[in-house]
Amino acid sequence: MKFSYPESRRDDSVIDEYHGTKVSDPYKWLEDPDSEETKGFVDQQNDISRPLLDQCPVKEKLKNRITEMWDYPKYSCPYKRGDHYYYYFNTGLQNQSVLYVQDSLESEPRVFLDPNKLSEDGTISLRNTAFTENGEYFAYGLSKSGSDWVTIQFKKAPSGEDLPDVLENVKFTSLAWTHDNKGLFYNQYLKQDGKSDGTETTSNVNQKLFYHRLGEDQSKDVLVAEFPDNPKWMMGAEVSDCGDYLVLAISEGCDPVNRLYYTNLKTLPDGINGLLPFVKVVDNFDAEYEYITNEGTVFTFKTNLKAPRYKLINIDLADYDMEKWTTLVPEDEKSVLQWASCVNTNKLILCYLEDVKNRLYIHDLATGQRNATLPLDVGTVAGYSGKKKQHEIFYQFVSFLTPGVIYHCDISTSTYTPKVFREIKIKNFDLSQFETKQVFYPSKDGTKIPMFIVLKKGVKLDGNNPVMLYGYGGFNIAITPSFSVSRLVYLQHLGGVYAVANIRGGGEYGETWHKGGMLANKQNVFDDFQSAAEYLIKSNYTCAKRITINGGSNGGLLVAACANQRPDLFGCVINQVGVMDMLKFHKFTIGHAWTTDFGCADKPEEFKYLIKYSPLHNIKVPEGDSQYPATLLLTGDHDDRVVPLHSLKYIAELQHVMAGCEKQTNPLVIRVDTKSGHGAGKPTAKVIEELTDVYCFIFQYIGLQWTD
Ligand code: X99
Repeated sequence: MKFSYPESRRDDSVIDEYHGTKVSDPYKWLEDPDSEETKGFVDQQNDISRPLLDQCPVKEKLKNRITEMWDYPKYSCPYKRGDHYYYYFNTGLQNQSVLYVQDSLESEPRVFLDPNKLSEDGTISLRNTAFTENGEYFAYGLSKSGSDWVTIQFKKAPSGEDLPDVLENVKFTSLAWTHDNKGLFYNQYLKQDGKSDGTETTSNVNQKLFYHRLGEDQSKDVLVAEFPDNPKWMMGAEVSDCGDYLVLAISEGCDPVNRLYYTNLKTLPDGINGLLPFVKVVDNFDAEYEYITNEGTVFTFKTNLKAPRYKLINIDLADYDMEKWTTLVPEDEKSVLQWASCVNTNKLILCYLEDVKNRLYIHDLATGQRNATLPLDVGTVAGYSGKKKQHEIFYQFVSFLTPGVIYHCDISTSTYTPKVFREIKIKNFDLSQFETKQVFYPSKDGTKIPMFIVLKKGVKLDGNNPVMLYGYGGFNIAITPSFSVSRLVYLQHLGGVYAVANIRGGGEYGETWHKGGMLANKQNVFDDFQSAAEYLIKSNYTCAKRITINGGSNGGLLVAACANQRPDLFGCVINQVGVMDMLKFHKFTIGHAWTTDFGCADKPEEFKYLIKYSPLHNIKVPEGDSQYPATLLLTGDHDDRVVPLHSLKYIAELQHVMAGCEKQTNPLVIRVDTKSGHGAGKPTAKVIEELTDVYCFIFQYIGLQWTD
C-alpha cells in the first residue's frame, strides 16, 4: 500500500551559504514552534501516525502485557543523610517513584516526597536532589513536561515540611550545600525574553553560579562565578568532603575535559558575598578532572590526562605545580575507570568497565592499592550510595535479565562480605528461558566491536528472526546491559531477538573509543552499526527486511544516517528524539555543547564532513528497487535537549522526496507527543503508551506474529 502525506509548504527561497556552498533549508519555517503553520503541520502528522499505530491488531494485547509486566515493585539503593535513610520506591505502575524516609533500615518507611501528588498526569518529575551535611534540609529540582528547566524547592528533613524558598531559571545545575547548612551553590541562566517552559528553542548561554541562603528571596542570591567572555562555559560546583573548599569544574561542551578552579571557603575575607576569588589549578581544556575526595590540601581526582581509560591522581593544592602531581591508581591496561567514591574515611570504591561489563573494587585511599573485589555477574552497576563519613555502601546490579539486586556491604570490617539487601522480582515470569551472549564482530575497517545479543534459549535461527538492533555511538557514553520489560515482551511473544552494538563514539573502551567516533571520525559510528546488521545477517539470525534499528537522541542521528546510507539493510527504523540537522543544531538550546562531538558547520573543514552525513541533507530516492525502511520518528513538544524541529524538518523532507515514488510502500511517519520531553522523568503511563506504539509499528511493518 502506498501512503499519502500532506503537501507541506516548501520555501525554496531559503538558501544558506556555507563557505561557498549553497544549501537550501525549505522547511526552516518549522523552526518556529509557535507558528500556526507549524502547529498545523504537527496536527496533520499526528493525524497520519495515530490511526496507523492504533490499527495494529495486537495493540491491546501489547499494551496489556507490557502494563502487566511493568507492574512490579521497584527500589533504589537506600542512602543515609543525617540519622535517616532515604530511598525511591515505585509500587509498579506509579507515574513517578516516591522518595521514602526511614529511621533505620528496619523501621516503617514514611513518604518524604511524592511527585505523583504534584500533577494529575505525572508530568512533574524530580530531577536533582541534595541534602545538607547534617541532613536537616533538602533541596530538590522539579521539571515540568520533560523540560530541562527546573524549579528548586526546599524541605525540612526528615519531617518533609515545605519551606517557602523557590529558585527559577535553573538548568544543568549543581546543588552544593555549604557545610554550615545555611545555603547552596546552584546554576542560573539569565531570564530570557519570551517563554522558558521547554518549548522554546533559545540558545542556553552565559550560565552563572549563584549562592542561595535559605530563607532569602532569590533576588538576594549572590553571584559567585560568571564568565561573560566565554558564553558557552558551564560550571559544576562541588563542596569538598571536608567542607572547606568549593571546587569548580568548567566545561565548554560535552567533551570529558574541564578547567579546574577552587576557592577556600574558610578564608574568604567577606564570606560568600560576591564573585569568589578562584585559584586556577588547571586553566585549559586538555583533560577531565573529577573531584573524588581530599585529605587536607591533598585532593584526589579522576582524570583522563594521558590516560584514555582514566586514573586517579593526587594534587596538593598547597603546591599544585603539575610536576608535583602523583598517580594514586594508575590507568588499567584494558578496563575503563568509570567512577570512584570514597567511603569509611580511608577506602575507595572503584567501578570499572571491562568489555562492557562492570567490575567493582575496594582500594586504599592512602596507597591506592587494591584490597578486594566485589563479585558481580555480567551486567551494570546501576546505583550506588556511600559517603566518606559512612562505613556502609549499597549498590544495585542490573542486567538484560536481572531487574535489580541491591547489595549492602560494611567497609569497616576487612572481610567485605556483601549481602543481598533486596532483590527486585518481576511477577510470574521465568527469566531463565532467555540468555545473553556477547560477540565481537569486525567493522568495515576491521575494528572489533562488542555486541550483546539477548534471545530465547534454544530459539531456531533460520535467517528470518525479527531483530531489534540498538545503538548510540557518541559522547563517551557506554551502553551497558539494562533491564526492560517491553523488550522481554518482544522476546517472549513476538519471537524477537534483541541486540546492542557497542559502537565507537561511546565510552566502552575509554576516550580512544570515543575519539574513534567523533568529529571527522563520525562515519566510523555508522559503519560499525551497519556492520552489526551485516554480522547478524551473516550469522543467520535474520535478514535485512526483519531488522529494526532503534536509537534515541545521538542514536536518532545514528539510525537516520544509517537509513540514508543503507536503506536496503534495514526493514524498520525507530528514531527517537534525534538530531537531524547537522548544519544548525548548535543554534538551539544546549546544541552548542555538542560541537565537541559533532564539529560545527561554521568551520569550513567541519562543514565538509557534516554535510556528508547530516540526515536532513542526505535524503534521496534509494537505488534500484530499494525503498526507505518503514520509519517512525518520535519526539515531544517539551524536548528542549534536542528540539523537535530536527524531527519535523526531517520527516517533511523525507515525505517530500519519497511521496512521488511508487516503490516506497513502507510508511514514513512521526508521532509528536505533548507534555513530553527528551525522556528523563517521563511518567510511566506515557512510557508504556510510547513503547506500545513502537511495537505496534514494528509488528505491522516487520510482519510479526503474536504467540501467547
Ligand atoms: C547534553 O547535552 C548535556 C547538557 N549538559 C552540558 C549538561 O553540556 O547537562 C553540561 C555541562 C555541565 C554540566 C551539566 C551539563 N548531553 C549529555 C548530550 C549527550 C550527553 C545530549 O543530550 F552526554 F548525554 N545530546 C543530545 C547530544 C546530542 C543529542
